[in-house]
Amino acid sequence: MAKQHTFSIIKPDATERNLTGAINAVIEKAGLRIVAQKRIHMTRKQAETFYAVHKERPFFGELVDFMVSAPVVVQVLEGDNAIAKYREVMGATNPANAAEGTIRKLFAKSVGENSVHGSDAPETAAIEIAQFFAGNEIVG
Ligand code: FUP
Repeated sequence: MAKQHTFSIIKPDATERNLTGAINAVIEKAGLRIVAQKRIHMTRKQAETFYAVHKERPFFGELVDFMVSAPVVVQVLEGDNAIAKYREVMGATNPANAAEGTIRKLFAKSVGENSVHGSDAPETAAIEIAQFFAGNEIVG
């Protein structure tokens, strides 16, 4: 399988607890390469755009409030089958259901404050990467 890119966010609950390096270590150990990375404080507009697909869901307001509550680290990860591989490394959305050794099992606080985001398909990965990175910021 050809090299693929996926988009990742280390979320506010993780950056607040100083877990960026610990999460990056799990990512790298899984064979994914961090080919772009920056720490930003998302604006409300950015968070609403990013999660627009969830705007009718009851948790949307809380989700946006959470994503703008502290800095996040946005990343592009590269690897064979990177999208599916990172979903596996992240673990289930709700950490109570996440497998041993996954980022969410290791670090997430709850279904809302679940430490990381990863794209779910090639189309969404491309859209999400383009929201935060210019092509020349991705260096493989
Ligand atoms: P995932 O792809 O695993 O990040 O999960 P979803 O796309 O289903 O959800 C996106 C985000 O919405 C989650 F990371 C947290 C939030 N969420 C809740 O707060 N409550 C829910 O019941 C489901 C999702």
